[in-house]
Amino acid sequence: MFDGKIWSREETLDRDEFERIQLERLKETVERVYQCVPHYKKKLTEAGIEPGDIRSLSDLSRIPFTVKDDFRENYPFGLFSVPQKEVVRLHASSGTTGKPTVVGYTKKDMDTWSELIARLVTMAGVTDEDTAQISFGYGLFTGAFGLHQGLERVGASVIPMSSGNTEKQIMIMKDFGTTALISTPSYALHMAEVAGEMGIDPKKELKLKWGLFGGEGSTEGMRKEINERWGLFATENYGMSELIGPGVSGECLAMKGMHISEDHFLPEIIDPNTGEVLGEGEVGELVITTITKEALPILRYRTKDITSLHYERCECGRTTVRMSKIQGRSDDMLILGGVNVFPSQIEDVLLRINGIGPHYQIKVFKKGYLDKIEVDVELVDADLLDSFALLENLNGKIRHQLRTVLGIEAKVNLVEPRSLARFEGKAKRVIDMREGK
Ligand code: DLL
Repeated sequence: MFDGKIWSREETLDRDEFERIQLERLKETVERVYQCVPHYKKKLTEAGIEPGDIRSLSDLSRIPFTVKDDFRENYPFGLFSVPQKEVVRLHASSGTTGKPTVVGYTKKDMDTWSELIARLVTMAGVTDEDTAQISFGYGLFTGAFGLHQGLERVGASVIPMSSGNTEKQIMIMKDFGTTALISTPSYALHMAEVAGEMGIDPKKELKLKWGLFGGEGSTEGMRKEINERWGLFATENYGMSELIGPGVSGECLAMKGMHISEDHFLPEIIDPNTGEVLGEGEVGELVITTITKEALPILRYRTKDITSLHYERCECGRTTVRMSKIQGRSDDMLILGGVNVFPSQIEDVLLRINGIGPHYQIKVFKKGYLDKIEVDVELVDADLLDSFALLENLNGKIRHQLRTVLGIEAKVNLVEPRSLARFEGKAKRVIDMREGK
């Protein structure tokens, strides 16, 4: 399967060359944020670090971590290191409370981003011969625009389809001769089911060759199913808005982990409980320092994603470190059809609605291939249970709020006052009923 195509020379550097570039860029990044971002100046000063103290890559571990809450405290643009007039693009993802996490890009960042995506789509098999259908939602989510510009850079014909409207997706795939499908893995499986319902046999009637999936976790079982149903070769890629969006890492056709573009991102694995840096192959939380970003450089960002790093040379010829499949998260963030949601955000929506109490429970389960949630919410007034119309009205209101504020669809069950479990320690608000959880 592997045809040896590599987009850029930087993917094949020797380890000492990587380290030389990384140190140089790390020093520049620390200097930049120290001078331009008050948040970092304060954090570094408190830790007793000045930019000149960074003399080797091992000094990285002295730098304090950055966490998602730092974005909230500096909302919306407080972590940017350039004036607004240099920012040419803004994106956002879910924050830990009602406000989103906002990220920005300069012209150079946009160029870097396209370059990183060009690498990842090339390693996933895509060339200028391909027609790529992007079935991520276009909007504040980084997935669609991120893949879009990199696919254009390699010369693929890009179809900016966006997500949803599944029957039309299949029609376009057929009529335009789509050869590469770009989406979340769960949506790819859902689309395959719909194709089946439409009486279409993808293997016979479509021309799909490649599938590039990311934005949420998936299992090897899902990959097998996607490959079989669509008759394509699926690879996975990983990224995060705060770091750039998609483009942090991706699988090559050897599928032995996701290659991290190390000339742009410095990865570490830490013990999520102690913060201690772990060694090669050890499983822990991924921490990333961006070393080329202009608008939003970020030092030691705790991704909360659990994985491990592997440095041996890959059979594809790339020398970049590979990260294993994400095994889970060290926080409680849920990803529902690519939309990131914290239980605290659901709580925030519920608490603003009259007639329901502060007790709720979120059940996460699989419906077909999609992750779904069901929310049990306690009524304040038991009398409401006697009026079907009032109950329906309240139920509709809650679903409407969850849809409009958070962009999620949820089944809502209104239950009697004092019927949900109470907790003495940490409340267990989320019950994960998906396999393997
Ligand atoms: O999901 C960026 C992206 C878009 C990556 C498209 C790949 C493809 P956010 O919306 O900020 O950014 O969500 C980031 O999604 O911390 C992970 O928990 C999860 N995630 C992303 N890719 C994967 C993956 C984009 N391949 C959060 N496997 C991350 C598991 C993933 N989880």
